[in-house]
Amino acid sequence: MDKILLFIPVYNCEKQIVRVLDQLDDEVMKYISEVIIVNNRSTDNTEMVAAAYIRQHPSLPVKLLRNHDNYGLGGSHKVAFGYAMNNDFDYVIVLHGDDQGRISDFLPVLRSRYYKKHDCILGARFMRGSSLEGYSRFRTFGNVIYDFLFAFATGRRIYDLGSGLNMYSTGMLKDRFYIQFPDNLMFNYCMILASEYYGHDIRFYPISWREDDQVSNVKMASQAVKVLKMLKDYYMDPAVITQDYRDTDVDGYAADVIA
Ligand SMILES: Nc1nc2c(ncn2[C@@H]2O[C@H](COP(=O)(O)OP(=O)(O)O)[C@@H](O)[C@H]2O)c(=O)[nH]1
Ligand SMILES: [Mg+2]
Repeated sequence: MDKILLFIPVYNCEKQIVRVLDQLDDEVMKYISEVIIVNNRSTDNTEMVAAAYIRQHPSLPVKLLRNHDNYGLGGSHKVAFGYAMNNDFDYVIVLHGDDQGRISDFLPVLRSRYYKKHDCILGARFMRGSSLEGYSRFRTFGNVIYDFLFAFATGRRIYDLGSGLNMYSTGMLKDRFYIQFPDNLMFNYCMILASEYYGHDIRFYPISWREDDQVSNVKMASQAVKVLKMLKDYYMDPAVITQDYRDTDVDGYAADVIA
C-alpha cells in the first residue's frame, strides 16, 4: 500500500471547509493515510470550524496545522511537501480548501494506480472531459490562451497551469527544487516550467471545477502580466527556473500542529 497524504490548503474558508471535509467518505479514505489542513493564518473562523469538525469526526485521520506566518499558497505547498517527505509519505495530493474541486474526480486515478506510472498527475480544467461551472467564457478563454503559451515555451501540451487538485510523488520533490519558487499563487506556474527543465514526467487528468461562493484572490490583470514576463524569461533562458523567485526570504516553512 502506498502512503498517501492529502494536503488541504486553507485561507479564509470558513464557509467551504466543512463541505471539503465532507468529501472524505469511506471510498476516498481507502486510499488516504492522513489528511493535513494547512491554515495559512486565516483571518476568519476557518481554524475553529476545522477544529470542531475534527472533534466531531474522531475516526478521520485529520490534523490541523497553522503556518508560523502567512506564507501564501506556494508557501503552504512548501510546508506540506516538507511534511510529506519528513513523514515518509510516497505521494501527496493537493485539494484546495475552498471547495471548488472534487477529490472523487481522482478516484479512477487512485483505483487504477495510474499515478504510479508518473511523477505527478495534474488536475486539468481545460481538457476534453473536464467540466466547469460558474466560469465565464472570458476566463476560460484566457486560461486556454495561457495554456497554449506555456505549451509553446515548454514544448509540451498543457491543459492547466495550476488547478486545485493535483498529485505529486515525493520522489520527484526530494531535492526540493521548488523551495525558491514564488510563495504566492504563481507557485504552480513555476512547477509547470520546472517539469520541462528537470524532466519530470507529468500527466494531466480532466477534473470538474466550480465557482459559487468562493472569493478568488487572483488579481487577474496584474497577475496576467507577471506570468507573461515569467514565461518570456524562461523561454529566453530556461536556467532562470533555478533563481530565487521570492519577494521576501523565508528560511524554514514551519507550521505547528494545533489539532
Ligand atoms: N489567496 C490565497 N489563498 C491561499 C493562501 N493560503 C492558502 N490558500 C488557499 O489556496 C487556494 C487557492 O486560492 P484562491 O484564491 O481560491 O485561488 P483560485 O481558486 O485560483 O482563484 C484556496 O484553497 C485558499 O484557501 C493565501 O495566502 N492566499
Ligand atoms: Mg479558489
